[in-house]
Amino acid sequence: MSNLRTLGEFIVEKQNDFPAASGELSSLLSSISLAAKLVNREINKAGLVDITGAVGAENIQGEAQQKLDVFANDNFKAALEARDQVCGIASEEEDQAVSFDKEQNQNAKYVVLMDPLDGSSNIDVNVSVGTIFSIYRRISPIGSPAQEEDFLQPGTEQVASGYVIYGSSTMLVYTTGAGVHGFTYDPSIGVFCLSHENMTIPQDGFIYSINEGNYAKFPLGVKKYIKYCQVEDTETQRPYTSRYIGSLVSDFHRNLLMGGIFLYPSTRSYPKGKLRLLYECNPIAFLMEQAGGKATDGVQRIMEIKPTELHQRVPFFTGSNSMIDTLHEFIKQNPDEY
Ligand code: AHM
Ligand code: MG
Repeated sequence: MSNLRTLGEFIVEKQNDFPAASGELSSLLSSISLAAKLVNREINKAGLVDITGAVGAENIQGEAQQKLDVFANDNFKAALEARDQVCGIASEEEDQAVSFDKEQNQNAKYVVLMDPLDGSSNIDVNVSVGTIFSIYRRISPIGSPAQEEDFLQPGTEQVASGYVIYGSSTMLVYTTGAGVHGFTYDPSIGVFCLSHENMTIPQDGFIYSINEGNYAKFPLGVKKYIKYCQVEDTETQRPYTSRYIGSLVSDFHRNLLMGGIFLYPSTRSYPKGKLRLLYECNPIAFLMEQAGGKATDGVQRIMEIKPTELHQRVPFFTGSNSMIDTLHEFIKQNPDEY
């Protein structure tokens, strides 16, 4: 008990390391943790009440929205609007970016981009899902509505990013560019407690995570890399273990703790891959780099890509340094081939 530190305490403690910090970012993070608790409560009872299942509407990607997607989106949006630290949000579940109307919000300096409930199709089968968020300083003038340019910034401009994993236990993991820190939710006291300070990914790993059902459609370099992962070689401890949950936050969280590589390449049918640059790839890339690993589209750093549209997709590879380096060799030797 003596070492117990809550998320709130930890954020304030870290904020004191930056003399110029005014507490706005701390307040913003605490609104995210509040919404996460509400979403956690609903997810935990998803099997008990008739809350799962499509709500009818489709999101901009043409996927059926689940009721909990809507619930999560509404709660995160409301929590962020209420604290007056954010002038607008963009969400995987909203067609357009949202600028908050209130004067206090328009005077705020941050925007948040989020995937409020990633992997939501997994809820019906009781598999872990997550919330992913990304925070930027606005570019448009303070005191005006948020503009599209505020949301279309490269990932290198992120002030903070993180995720909540609603799993066998619920955790919030975030970075502000000074390491990656994880907090486990204690439902009995309703508090996120510091459980993983300064998380780092092993430089090498032995797990690869990919939807191998799409194998025939992958680029040749990725196909060859997968075969490399499967070949027996005692020196490099191959074959590697294949683990794929199909819920990005869960697959990422496991690989972060254990070492590994996550791959969502382009396919012949989806030349840009499936995952979204702004809501999924950039925040995860910031965490991964802060944890000592890499995140790329197979060629360049994810965070250096200049976004052109809100719901943009990119091929996504992230994980232990040496595994990403090896993957890049295979991609370089087999460019643009399927
Ligand atoms: P979603 O945002 O619609 O939930 O989709 C994203 C999810 C990720 O969590 C996961 O990595 C990926 O989709 C799995 O896709 P697939 O089923 O094609 O393997
Ligand atoms: Mg998603």
